[in-house]
Amino acid sequence: MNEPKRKALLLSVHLKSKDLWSAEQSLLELEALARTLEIEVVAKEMQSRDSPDPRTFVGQGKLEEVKQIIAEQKIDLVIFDHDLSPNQGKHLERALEMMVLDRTQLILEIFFDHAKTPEAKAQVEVAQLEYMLPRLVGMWAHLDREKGGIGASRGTGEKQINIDRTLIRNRITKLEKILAQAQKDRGVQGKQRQNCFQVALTGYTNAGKTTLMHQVSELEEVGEDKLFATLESRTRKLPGFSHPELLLTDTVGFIQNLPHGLVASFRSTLSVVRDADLLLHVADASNPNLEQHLETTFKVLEEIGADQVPQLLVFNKADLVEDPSRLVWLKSRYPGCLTVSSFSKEDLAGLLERVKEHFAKNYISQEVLIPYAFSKWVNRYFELTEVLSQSFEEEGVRLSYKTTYGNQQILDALIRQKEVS
Ligand SMILES: Nc1nc2c(ncn2[C@@H]2O[C@H](COP(=O)(O)OP(=O)(O)OP(=O)(O)O)[C@@H](O)[C@H]2O)c(=O)[nH]1
Ligand SMILES: [Mg+2]
Repeated sequence: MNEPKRKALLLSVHLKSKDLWSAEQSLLELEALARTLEIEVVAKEMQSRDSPDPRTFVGQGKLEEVKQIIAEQKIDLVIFDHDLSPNQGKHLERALEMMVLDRTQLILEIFFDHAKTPEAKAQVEVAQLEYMLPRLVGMWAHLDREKGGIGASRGTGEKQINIDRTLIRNRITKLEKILAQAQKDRGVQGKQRQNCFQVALTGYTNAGKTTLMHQVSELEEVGEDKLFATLESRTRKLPGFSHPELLLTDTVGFIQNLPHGLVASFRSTLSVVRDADLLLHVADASNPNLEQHLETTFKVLEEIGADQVPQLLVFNKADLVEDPSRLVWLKSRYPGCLTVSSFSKEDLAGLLERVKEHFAKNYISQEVLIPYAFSKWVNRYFELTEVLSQSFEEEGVRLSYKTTYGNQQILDALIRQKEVS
């Protein structure tokens, strides 16, 4: 039997120094985040203020209003569209007599739900534990209240908090060791892939990265209309590329105000983005918040040290854009960008063509004559180059081929070896 959906009230503060539209968009995004966790959003409330209330973020009047809605609509969860300090969280839970989640906690819950591999699970757990550490006091207060304070003297609570802190720190240390090992293993894999070009899909959550990857590599699987559907990176070979092969990797999406701890703990997963030869920065062309999504992605890429990797901006979901002049505007605003729909074969062929063009400058065409005494080298040339023609002459095998500068260096070293010996 399905569990009944949790019913939530979303609460937001519009700071008067900032624009109202952004606050409204952020609240809509919070709703999508809640939906991703199968939470039913029953009510949305926003209050305009000059500055947040230091104790409860919203003002007293709003709190009373919210309390009434909670009672009338049988709400079991309040979600705040801001990050709350440990104290604010505590005061709010006390005032509303109800569980209060902030934006970061909601995102962490989604990440926790979607983490499948041991590495992704460990990364999310580290972020959750670090978020929890300063909030332990509040949690104990909550527990004491539920038990009516009976049997839990003040000293016991404090002792418990210290024990918990030590346990949490030990657990974080253990998880970090697991993550370091995973990163080391990935390093080994990375070395084995030296003969490939790495292309990574990156961008805001729900932009269509996973869909694009599956459509391009002609797989049946499709993306999900959920935020943070993908947490671990998956890699596929791109069709039509050989010597070297081109590997396409799908990665975790970004979001505005991505919890800082989360970015840090996903650093190792995101190393595929940092080490890529080319980034396909995918954005949802039909989203009214497109520019803010781009900005967020640029910022996170900078944070993880990937802002120097060449980037091809891919505006996806062009089929959902009703006004064709928007696509024209995007092309002039972002020169060199592409507008595509993941579901158009023609668009995807165009995308692959652009990727090919990008790497073309890394290729050289060469010819070599391999003496028969060294014919075992021929295999090596077939491994490392795209052989265009082969002819058997009197002195040896003549190959004409296309390869990358990197692979040519390996072949040059082979020839030097022969000259030395
Ligand atoms: N109409 C239309 N829908 C698309 C297109 N590309 C993706 N979608 C839909 O957009 C939703 C999100 O797609 P995903 O591929 O999961 O997005 P993502 O970027 O991988 O998202 P995260 O993994 O959460 O970062 C899905 O419902 C897709 O079917 C497109 O070109 N056109
Ligand atoms: Mg995805």
